[in-house]
Amino acid sequence: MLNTQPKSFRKEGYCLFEEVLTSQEIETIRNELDKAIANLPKKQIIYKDGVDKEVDARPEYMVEPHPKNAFWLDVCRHPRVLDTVESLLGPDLILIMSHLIVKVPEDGLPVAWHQDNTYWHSVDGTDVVTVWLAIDDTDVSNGCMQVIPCTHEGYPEMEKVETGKDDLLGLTVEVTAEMLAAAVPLEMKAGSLSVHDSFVLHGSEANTSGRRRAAYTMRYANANTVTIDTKEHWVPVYLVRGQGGADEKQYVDARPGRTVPVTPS
Ligand SMILES: O=C(O)CCC(=O)C(=O)O
Repeated sequence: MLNTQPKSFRKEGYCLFEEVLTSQEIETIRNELDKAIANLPKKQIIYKDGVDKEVDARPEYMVEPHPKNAFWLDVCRHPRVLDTVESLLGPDLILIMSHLIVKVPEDGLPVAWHQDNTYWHSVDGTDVVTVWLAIDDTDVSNGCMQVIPCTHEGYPEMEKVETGKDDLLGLTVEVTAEMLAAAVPLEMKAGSLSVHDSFVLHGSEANTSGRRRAAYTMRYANANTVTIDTKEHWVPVYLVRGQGGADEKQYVDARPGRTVPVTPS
């Protein structure tokens, strides 16, 4: 059964929050997203098949917009988005990454089963989550996210194998038929969001429908229990709420009321 109870997040490994942003806020986000898609460069560098490589640009690969554009940083700092994260991780929060993943109609890449945390070697700790904000309505036919509940239990680091297919990561965790049968599709209206644990298995099918499927994924951690190797980490780490703990000086202060410099590329 779909988990919408924050108190069950630790056990289930995910939670869905409905109607967090208004339709007007989503309209503004869609307009900014359309501009970003129109301005995509021809090539992008992405992490795929276990290495950084240059590929033909696709709107699934719009990684880390928030250090370059204050609009996306403000979405990551949105009070109602942060309230959902605080309800799961507590009041001291850092923003560590973000990624716009847009699957165009009829040709949207699948995302194979994976655990986020095993890709992030600069991140040490388990109180790490991804907020997956629906910018378009999403369901099974346009490739909504799916999660296999409870697979984060004990925080195992599962082995990855090559998919040999055209998908977002090029690598997958092999799942059993039993695990597949337990997968929960996170169908939701634009403005709703899900939050998943960085060790829980998740992925999504290709978009073969005639409708776009756009999402903004924003990754947060508990500032007291998670350590980021900021020399190795590829983007600045932002303190977005509460206190920054022992490493506070290494973070950009992006708490409410602070003006934060961005570096357009
Ligand atoms: O957008 C998707 O389909 C996958 C997203 C994902 O894997 C993530 O947010 O970690």
